[in-house]
Amino acid sequence: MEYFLTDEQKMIKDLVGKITEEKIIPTRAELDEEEKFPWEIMKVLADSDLFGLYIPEEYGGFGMGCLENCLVMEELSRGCCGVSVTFAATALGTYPILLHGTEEQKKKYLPDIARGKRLAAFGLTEANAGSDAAGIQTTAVKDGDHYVLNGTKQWITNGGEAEVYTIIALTDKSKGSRGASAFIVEKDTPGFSFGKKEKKMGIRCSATRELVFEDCRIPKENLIGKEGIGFIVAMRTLDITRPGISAQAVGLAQGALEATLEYSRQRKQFGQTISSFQAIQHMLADMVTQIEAARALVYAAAKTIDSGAKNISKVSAMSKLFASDMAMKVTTDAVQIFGGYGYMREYPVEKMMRDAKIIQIYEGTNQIQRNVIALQLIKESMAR
Ligand code: COS
Repeated sequence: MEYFLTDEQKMIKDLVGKITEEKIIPTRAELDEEEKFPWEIMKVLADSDLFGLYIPEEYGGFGMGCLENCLVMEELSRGCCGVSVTFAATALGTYPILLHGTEEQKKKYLPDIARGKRLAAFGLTEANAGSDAAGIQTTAVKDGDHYVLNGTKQWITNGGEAEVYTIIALTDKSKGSRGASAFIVEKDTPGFSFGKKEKKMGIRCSATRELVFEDCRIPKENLIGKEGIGFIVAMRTLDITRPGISAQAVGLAQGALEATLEYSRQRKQFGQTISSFQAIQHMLADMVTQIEAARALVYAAAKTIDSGAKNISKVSAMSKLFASDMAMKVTTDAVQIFGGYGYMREYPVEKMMRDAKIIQIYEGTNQIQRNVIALQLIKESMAR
């Protein structure tokens, strides 16, 4: 299908596609097996100026937007979602600063992030606050020129590897979601430590750790925006970054389709290649159709966000819901077409199916996406 990408967007897609073919596909099985953080690949992405795409030019970036970010995510994910989520988590940690940071904060942090010199991470989730994001318990208490943070964040992508963390913590426990604030915390701040690297089903080369704050003092200048807007900062950030995760699902499914097509043209049973059987052809037809439908929705969501539209929660959530369910189905069917070989680590679809599962869960479960979609849908109908 023709999406009328600009020459620049096509160039980005080609550049990342080449990195995927040359650097990611040959190493992904080893990275997965050894749960090895993909620093070498991050360095390649940094040298190719990809971390700065969505950062404004005045802070050392290229001033592009959500669609370009999606193109990068799609191509990286064709190779490995552990790699692409490492890239995505930096965007997730950066958007709170981009959206609500002060001029000083932007000047201090964005140029290094744009150059890929420092990775970022986003700390919202806690042991008892997953879908119920407003249920966080980490506190930030004002003490003179500082805030003192106490609490533990859980399952934070890039935890321990990133150097810049945006953290949501309560400045007023009595106010619920309106008592939350967003902060920037740098790695190596005294009182800030990390839990062990989590063992995961998929995206195993990415780093997932607890962030532990024990009387961690940070300068009051590290407050993002003002006190009380932390929950809204988090929600606005997720609205903008979710299409990147949707694009991850599209890229993953595309990678699974490509591997399956190649396999089905080679694998012979009953004296014929299995691609000549209608049962397999129909599965391939469904796979490609679903991928293309998801891609169209993801690009449309990204373009809507880039247009500056105000109410983006629904389209963003729809893209994440549809694309991640699609990727789970497509990767499961890919394993089915590979048969017994698909269940073996020797072939890439086994990892792809494991990687797909988390996309239905992180950046908001698909049940939460449905809540967000339904709520906005009803609001819109009431406004008519
Ligand atoms: N943009 C701006 N403001 C938003 C918003 C959005 N997308 N979503 C909610 N808000 C505002 C609301 O307008 C409300 O403001 P007021 O206090 O002024 O009325 C406030 O935030 C609280 O909203 P709400 O009452 O809807 O909050 P809930 O506690 O019901 O939670 C959900 C809403 C479930 C949508 C939220 O908790 C959520 O997104 N959970 C999933 C979190 C997630 O994605 N986690 C993944 C880990 S981070 S990678």
